[in-house]
Amino acid sequence: MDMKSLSAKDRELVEKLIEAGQAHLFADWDPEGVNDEAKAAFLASLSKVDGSYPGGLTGYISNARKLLAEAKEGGNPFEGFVPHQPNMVDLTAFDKTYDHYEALGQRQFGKMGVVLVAGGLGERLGYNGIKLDIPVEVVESTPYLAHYAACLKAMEARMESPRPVPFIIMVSPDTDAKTLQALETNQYFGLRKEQVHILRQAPVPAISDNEGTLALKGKYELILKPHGHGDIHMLLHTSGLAAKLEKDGIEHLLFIQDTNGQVFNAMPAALGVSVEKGYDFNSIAVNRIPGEAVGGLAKLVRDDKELTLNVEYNQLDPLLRATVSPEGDVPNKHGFSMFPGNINVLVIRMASYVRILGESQGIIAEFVNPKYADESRTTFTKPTRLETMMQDLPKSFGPDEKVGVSIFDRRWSFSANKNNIADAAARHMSGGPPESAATAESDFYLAGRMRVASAGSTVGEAAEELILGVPLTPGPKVLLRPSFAMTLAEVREKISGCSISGEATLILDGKDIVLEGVELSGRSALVVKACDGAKVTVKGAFENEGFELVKLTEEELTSASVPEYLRIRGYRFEDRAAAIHEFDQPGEYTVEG
Ligand code: UGB
Repeated sequence: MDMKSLSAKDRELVEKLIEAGQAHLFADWDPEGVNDEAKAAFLASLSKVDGSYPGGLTGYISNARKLLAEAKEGGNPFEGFVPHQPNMVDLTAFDKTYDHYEALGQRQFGKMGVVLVAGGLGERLGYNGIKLDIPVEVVESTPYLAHYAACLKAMEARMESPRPVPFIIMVSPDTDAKTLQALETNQYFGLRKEQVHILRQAPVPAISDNEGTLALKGKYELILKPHGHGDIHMLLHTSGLAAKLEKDGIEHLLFIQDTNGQVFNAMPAALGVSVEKGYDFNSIAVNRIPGEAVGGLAKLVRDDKELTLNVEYNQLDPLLRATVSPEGDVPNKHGFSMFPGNINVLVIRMASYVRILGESQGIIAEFVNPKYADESRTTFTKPTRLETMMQDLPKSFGPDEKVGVSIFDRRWSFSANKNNIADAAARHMSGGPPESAATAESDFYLAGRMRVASAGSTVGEAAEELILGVPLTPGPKVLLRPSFAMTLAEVREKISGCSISGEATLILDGKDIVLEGVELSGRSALVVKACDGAKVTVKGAFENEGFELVKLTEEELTSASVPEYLRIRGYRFEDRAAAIHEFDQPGEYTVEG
């Protein structure tokens, strides 16, 4: 194969690229008959990359040149802007306001879709698999994906006219096959296959200089790199899915990350806020710890221009130093950063979203972050690429779009599993949130305890333990499955007069379970599961040996025969005769302790 023998389509692409200053891609080709297969594969990969970016490869190159020229100038994107507090609804307390927004949100369930970005590899966690497969808790070992699916089914069960909640999952070449495998082998976790939409993000070419020269790994291979979670906007546009969902009556999309088991705790109230305030973009936020790897949400004001944006964690300190806080990103009197933290849980209004996607072709706020090797900013230490982040959508908003923030109690709404044990322990030592498998699990139980306590029952709390330097509050382990309750009002209707000791376990799975004066003492565990149509009333005191926390031995921590999801925690739970009651036939039942 040589340039003369190319197909018309390949020739067109090659000519287009040569015209765009990429002659080096073909300059070094072997003579015809040598490495023809590699040449064909190279052309196929160029064509694939060309097809997956709006505007094709030449569009990518010209966007890169523009952004690299701006980066070379070293301009500050926030020049002249002063950060102010964003428009915010405070939902950190479980009060009447919280109930009001939850009720409003629940009525909107039938008009919401859920978008999960799951293309990241989780390098900081270092898990050998996809993060969606990791159990969020290891008493029953529920993978994140199963938990999210259960939340979607529970939403459907609470609609006046039930309809499946559209579930859009973005995967990358790193996560595609394993995500599909998880769905297929688990029968889509009870979801309908048609309600699940997989969108595939493709990597983008790396660039070796300010002229947008595409970088090569070898003679016939581009260097490709991830484009970032902002790809979700492009894919929702190019697939036509956003427009289709809008036509189908979907009014809001909830965007979530791969390992935040708390996200659906905050969802109903946040959705209610979006509805009542008419927010086009509503960021769920938490109080931010200075210096942590979550962006800060601020209203940036310059003259008569005003933008509410996430200022990413690497840009926040310089912005604060240049404006409102010469000391930088330091704690306020409550120990928090000056601006609320972005946890990348977003509620976006469909009507404005679809319009903006159309206007931008789904390319939202791309940026480039080259590491320069020389003072004149002409060479890079390694090839760079364009990137995009999903929280940057408001950068495309005009004055008519409304952006707001709903701030929640941190551990109620956000506890990600992003760090390996050693890093998590170091973060704990330095006073930051560890965000590991163990702390995510600990907070998953805490959310259950918060719900039961908010219904007026007595809930103990075990002393915090350090396992391999990472803090864990081992009980009580309270899992109120989404099937049981999606809102605080529902918990109040179903649980009354209970008392749960610090070491106990309570797991409730099913819509029609009611607890009246249940007492769980010592390490006792009560598990009740009821199918649709099974109405179960539970009363009395339960006493048993429950679930015991067992730390992994040194040997187990490195043994391939121990599941990796336990090794990233350092412990497991063993069933010592918990009281387990399962009802798989409709009917009326009473369980007495
Ligand atoms: N992801 C993709 O789907 N595709 C990609 O190409 C990359 C990621 P990280 P990050 O909540 O703690 C974000 O790597 O980007 C998915 C916010 O920017 O875990 O460092 C990936 O699978 C930050 O403001 O996080 O930081 C995962 O589900 C703050 O909110 C998600 O994107 C921070 O998250 C996030 O990827 C946080």
